[in-house]
Order: sequence, then structure tokens, then C-alpha cells
Amino acid sequence: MKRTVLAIVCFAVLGLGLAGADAGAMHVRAGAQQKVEAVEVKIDNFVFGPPELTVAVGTTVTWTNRDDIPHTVVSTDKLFKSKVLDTDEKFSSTFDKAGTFPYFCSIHPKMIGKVVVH
Ligand SMILES: [Cu+2]
Repeated sequence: MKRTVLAIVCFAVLGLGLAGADAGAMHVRAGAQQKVEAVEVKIDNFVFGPPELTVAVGTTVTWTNRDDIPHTVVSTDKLFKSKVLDTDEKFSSTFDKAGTFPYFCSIHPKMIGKVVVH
């Protein structure tokens, strides 16, 4: 009996954790309903997460460097460009036009991501 309660608590905690991790995705869904939203991308372990975002026109995307290595966020089409971001530094860009906006890290060009605005 006690075991069952513990299992339920564990699932609840796990569920909360997953809900937190899902917050970014929920913003994207809200964005589809034409709300102006702020969306976060985390840079961790040489990966932009999520690597591909779909947001509504007017959305501000903020990148945060969670790595202990410097990174940059540079638009392939030269539409935006961050300075070198040290650990926990942020860079934001507002997407006022629909389109697909690929970007990469100029220090590690294999790090790529994409913001789709509609
Ligand atoms: Cu990098």
C-alpha cells in the first residue's frame, strides 16, 4: 500500500518535471494563436534546444548559454548576431516577419538551429 502511494508521488513529481520541460513547446502552441509570446532557447552541450522553433510573428526569442563554453547566435542571413555569450549570458531577437530563419554558432559552425515564423 505504502509503495503505491510512493509510486504516485514519484509520477506526480516526474509529471511536473516534464510539464516544465514542455513549457517552451506550449509557448509555441500559444504563438500559433497569434499571441505575442516570449520563447527561450537553451544552449547546452553544443546544442541549441530546441534546434527548431515555430513561433508567431512578433515573438521574441531569447537564447541562454547554459554551457561553460562561449557560444554565439548568428543568423545565416545576417539578420541578427549576438556577441560572444559566456555562461548564463542571454541574447534576444524579435521576429517581426514571417519566414524561416536559420542560425548557427560562429565559434562552432556545426551548431545550427532554425526559427520558423508564421
Ligand atoms: Cu558554440
